[in-house]
Amino acid sequence: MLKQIVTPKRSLTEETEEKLNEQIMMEGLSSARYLSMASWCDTKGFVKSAEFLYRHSEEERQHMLKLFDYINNAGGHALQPEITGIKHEFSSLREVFEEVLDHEIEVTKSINNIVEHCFKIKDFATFNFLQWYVTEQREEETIARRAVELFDIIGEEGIGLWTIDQEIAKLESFAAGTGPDAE
Ligand code: OFO
Repeated sequence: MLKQIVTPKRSLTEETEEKLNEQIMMEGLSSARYLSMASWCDTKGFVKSAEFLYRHSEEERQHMLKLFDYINNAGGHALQPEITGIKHEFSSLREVFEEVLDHEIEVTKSINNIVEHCFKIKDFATFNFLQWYVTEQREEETIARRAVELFDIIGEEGIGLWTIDQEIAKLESFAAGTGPDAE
């Protein structure tokens, strides 16, 4: 006869679990969007931007997996999100990075909402876990903003777009020096 497994008690509330699963969706969406953008850049010859976005897509997947790990270890159930409606075509390289910035701002809002919720209900373990994302978002928003600024600073005429593409690659080292895992 099969033994009935009784779910042990846990401090993670259902509401918090739901919010963390929504964040999984956000991170999965980031990963999918950046992968699509990377592919578009690749087809248009923006090689450095493509590499940058492929790497960021992978990073976003890692952010998503970090949430899977946290939810399941806290006694919840992390859910693979349904991700649809990914855009494949862009009118320009500038549009790509403007969309990255808009998206990162949305992700920051989403993280802030969960952090506020955790503080209110005194779930300090999840609050603490989310601080990594708070720092990460500050870094990613800064990088995305820098990328958009390049279009105004350098200009898109002549070899401008080629130069912008080269400069995008350098934003990575900027990221490496400022992220939450930086020394
Ligand atoms: Fe997951 O760091 Fe941005 O979106």
